Amino acid sequence: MEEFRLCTIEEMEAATDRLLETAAKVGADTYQSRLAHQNPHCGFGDKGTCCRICRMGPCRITPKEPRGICGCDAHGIVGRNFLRFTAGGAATHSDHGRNIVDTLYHAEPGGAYQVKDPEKLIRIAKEWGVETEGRDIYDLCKEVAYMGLEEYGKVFGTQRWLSRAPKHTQELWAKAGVEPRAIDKEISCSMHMTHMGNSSLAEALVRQSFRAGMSDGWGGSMAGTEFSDVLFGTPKPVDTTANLGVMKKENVNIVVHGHDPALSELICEYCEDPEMLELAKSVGAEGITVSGVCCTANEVAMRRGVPMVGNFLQQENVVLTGCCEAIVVDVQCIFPALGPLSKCFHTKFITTSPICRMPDSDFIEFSVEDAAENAKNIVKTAVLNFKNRKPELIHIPDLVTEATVGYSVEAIKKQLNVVTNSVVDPQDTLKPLVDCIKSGVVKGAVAMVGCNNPRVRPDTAHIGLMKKLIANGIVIVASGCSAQAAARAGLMDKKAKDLCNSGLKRVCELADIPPVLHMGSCVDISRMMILVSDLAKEAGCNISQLPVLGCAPEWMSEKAVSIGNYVVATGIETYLGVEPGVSGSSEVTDLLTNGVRDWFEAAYTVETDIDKLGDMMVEKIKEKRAALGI
Ligand code: BF8
Ligand code: SF4
Repeated sequence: MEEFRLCTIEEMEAATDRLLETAAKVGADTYQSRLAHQNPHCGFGDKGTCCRICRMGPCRITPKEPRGICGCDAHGIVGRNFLRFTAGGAATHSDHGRNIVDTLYHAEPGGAYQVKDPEKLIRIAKEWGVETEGRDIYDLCKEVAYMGLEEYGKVFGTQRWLSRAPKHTQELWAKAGVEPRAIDKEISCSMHMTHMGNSSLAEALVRQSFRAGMSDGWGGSMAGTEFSDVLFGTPKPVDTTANLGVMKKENVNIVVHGHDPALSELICEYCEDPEMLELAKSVGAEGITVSGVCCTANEVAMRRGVPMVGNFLQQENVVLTGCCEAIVVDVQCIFPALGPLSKCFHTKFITTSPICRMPDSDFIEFSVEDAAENAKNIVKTAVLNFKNRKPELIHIPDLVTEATVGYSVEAIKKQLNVVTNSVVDPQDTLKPLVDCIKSGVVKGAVAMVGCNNPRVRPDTAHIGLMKKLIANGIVIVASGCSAQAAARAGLMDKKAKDLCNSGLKRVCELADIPPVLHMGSCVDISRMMILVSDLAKEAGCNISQLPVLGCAPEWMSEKAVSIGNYVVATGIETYLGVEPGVSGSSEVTDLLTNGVRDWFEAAYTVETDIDKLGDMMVEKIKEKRAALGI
């Protein structure tokens, strides 16, 4: 039997280099060339010590000039910048979540959007105290969706999902004063606090940063995940493929990019429509291939097995293949560069959301009411563009890996229950996983999440850390661009069990899982919060005692900081491979890496030496196991 081998970073980089030759040929610039002109970055921005929230400034803090014109010191400025950064991320995830709940509100039998997982809807309705007996499912759907929308602006009280956490965690949140109220309130309160002449006390600013993050993870993101499952189905394991080679030269290639499955789900559906396939044949293509970039890729891979062509820093590469008929985007993490770049090729760059308007794009507004028509129109535009390819620019790198994805909490419970026979109700328990951790066949778990960032050689940190961790018997749950890095390397191939230590390898064999479990997009990190909550309840300990860690080694976005904050606030030690831009304040730095441990029993660790970061995580897992006496 042929020995299993990962796709190497060098192979991926060689593929990129070949595509960059095409970029040079057509005179297009790419992030690599723009990066060269942006280095070195501004030192003040990098440390967080530039304030431009009022027009007396901008003010910059130096040892010689320790205060801005209003008298604000470095701690206040860095704290305010950190809070605004978090609020940006929380707003972004939560607005995505709101769009999903709004789409759910408009679901109707026979319509473009329908309830695909009525069981999950009923479960949520019961959790929220809604009468479900004898109700029409769409009637129930309207009521629950309305309640979901109210969470954004509720007048009193805190977020409903908080009650899913263990009692102890809820008590910590109450004591620390970070229980999120209405989601929109936390965002606007953060903006208010950071207006000129408001908070300049580091502790208050950091505390609100965690509260804003909580409104995301235990509010808006959780709504996004839970209601996406109701609308489009709760993911279960499905086989797919990853990397640039999933694009097919002989087919029309439509790439979906962004975050909101309300768009990509319908695009995928129309690509299977006989009328569209017929149209594709009539223009000389053999069929239609849809593939995904960024979190949209995760959404449609998890539910439909749609191939994942690339993560964040691969988005320009997709166009550079010369075979992309349309790159269809909704919101977030979309390079404005795609506009001018697509103009060098035949590619249509189709924007669809009023939230994300960009120059040099074709704007086809996607609305819930006309979703079916919009989706059809987009697919048709792409198909008709096939004949405009420039043959001399065509090159698809020959890189494809296999992956099994779709590990929602529900799916993980089901799958891991195969390992032991100690289960009464396989739907309802994490006991087998707890048993595996206790006995040491699984040493612990790390949630690998987040972006790419050219500050780190792309994907090396994700892949390197995952390899190290699974070799040490630590199972990985992954989401976002980290998950795609894993898939592109081959770490989500079940055969990757060969790279694990003997204990984890055995578990992978018995449970028939890869060692890196794809839990979805970045809003799906809320799934991980539910997983650790259930795990702690099952194990009878606190979340902070579990040998479970979080890690974002290549993060770049505001969303990532919002996520980091709610992960830490949930009691999970979180490891960053990129500095969070707060080094200009010893007070803020100390709070984030140490002080908040008094509130949440967890904090951040920042280490840009990725090898060291991995060793620290392995050590921490050992430490946590020892403390539990296992
Ligand atoms: O929300 S991991 S680059 S795609 S921000 Fe963006 Fe980062 Fe990717 Fe998804 Ni998440
Ligand atoms: Fe300068 Fe203060 Fe205005 Fe900030 S708020 S720009 S530190 S004067």
